[in-house]
Amino acid sequence: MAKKALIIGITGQDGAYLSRLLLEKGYEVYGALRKRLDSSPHNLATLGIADSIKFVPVELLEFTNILYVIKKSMPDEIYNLGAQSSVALSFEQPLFTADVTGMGSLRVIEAIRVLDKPVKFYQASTSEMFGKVRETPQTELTPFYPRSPYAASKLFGYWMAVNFREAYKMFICSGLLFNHESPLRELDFVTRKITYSVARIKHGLQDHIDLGNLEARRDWGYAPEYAEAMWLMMQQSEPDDYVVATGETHSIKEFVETAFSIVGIEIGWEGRGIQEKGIDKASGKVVVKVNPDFFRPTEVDVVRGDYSKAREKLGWSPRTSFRDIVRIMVEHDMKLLD
Ligand code: NAP
Ligand code: G4F
Repeated sequence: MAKKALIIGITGQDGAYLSRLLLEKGYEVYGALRKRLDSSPHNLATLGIADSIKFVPVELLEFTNILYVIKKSMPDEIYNLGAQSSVALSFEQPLFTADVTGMGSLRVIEAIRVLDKPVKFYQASTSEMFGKVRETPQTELTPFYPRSPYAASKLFGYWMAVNFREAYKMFICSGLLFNHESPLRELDFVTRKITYSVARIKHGLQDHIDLGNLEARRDWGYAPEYAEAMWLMMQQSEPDDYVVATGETHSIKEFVETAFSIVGIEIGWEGRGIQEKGIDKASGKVVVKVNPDFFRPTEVDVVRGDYSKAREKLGWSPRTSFRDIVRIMVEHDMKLLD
């Protein structure tokens, strides 16, 4: 009989790639929607899989709703990808973020516990929990230091997952995933904001991009590969936590330079701090400006993950290079505008 999986957060970037992977593996996929059940989530439509998913209504703020949906669908595996996932927005909406992203995870774990069925659970944890990093590279044993309401909420979900695994012997895995990107990334995350803006600038629809901190560094991987790591964790005989990363770190500036280079524009930098500007070397036009509105009250300056455990125990390694990720995203956005 086909395995059943319930994906909470199916409309997001990772939900779409994980759904596609599980459908390819023969799973019956239940997708949690919090909007109208007859809407057509665009990421799933983009991948051409919306018709293969059984949609169920799930709101992470509502415990009885979660309990009822799990009881009715009785999945073998639940992937909790649902979250208010924007770090920037979490500074504006800390209580809402804590409720959805922190308490929401606990509501799902508690629903599984009270149902007392052997359901496997995946919790979407994040490199943001390392925040002001205590050591480099970060591993599963690196102490946490969250730097945003989002990260603190995720840390609550993480420790609940660990505690319920130890207290009730539940099968719970946390994926400590570093940033992962794709053409399905929402436009308010920096990578897609850059690739979409570069495509618009190239098409003459926009003059420049306004960005915040250009010096921050991230360990960026390719989202479809990170969905594979989630699934692999859930197929092990014992539940555990795994760092999923590339082991490389690049600055926002490098991302900008790479994205422009893909459409044939070479960038030079002038000025410092908020006066810094990215110039199109050929035309002399300013194409990148710093806008302090995008600075955060506390920042994660640099992260870099060590994925040795995932490589050794799951046989997982990243395959797509930094430049190829940027190229895939820029080419997608150029096509979108064509
Ligand atoms: P995303 O695109 O922002 O997707 C978030 C999903 O959560 C959406 O489907 C959204 O549904 C759903 N959601 C939001 N609030 C909800 C609520 N109250 N009840 C039910 N569902 C709700 O995020 P992603 O990039 O795919 O990431 C997936 C998960 O991994 C998130 O938990 C994120 O925090 C975590 N993570 C992401 C990364 C990364 O680099 N992408 C790295 C580490 C961890 P709507 O469409 O209805 O809003
Ligand atoms: O793209 P970001 O908003 O991603 P961030 O904050 O790293 O969070 C993402 O990855 C996490 C994994 O580590 C996930 F847990 C989380 O859910 C989310 O998916 O910002 C990346 C960096 C930051 O340092 C930010 O200050 O880019 C810097 N940045 C500079 N200018 C900007 C901008 N970020 C955004 N969103 N917009 C800007 O204009």
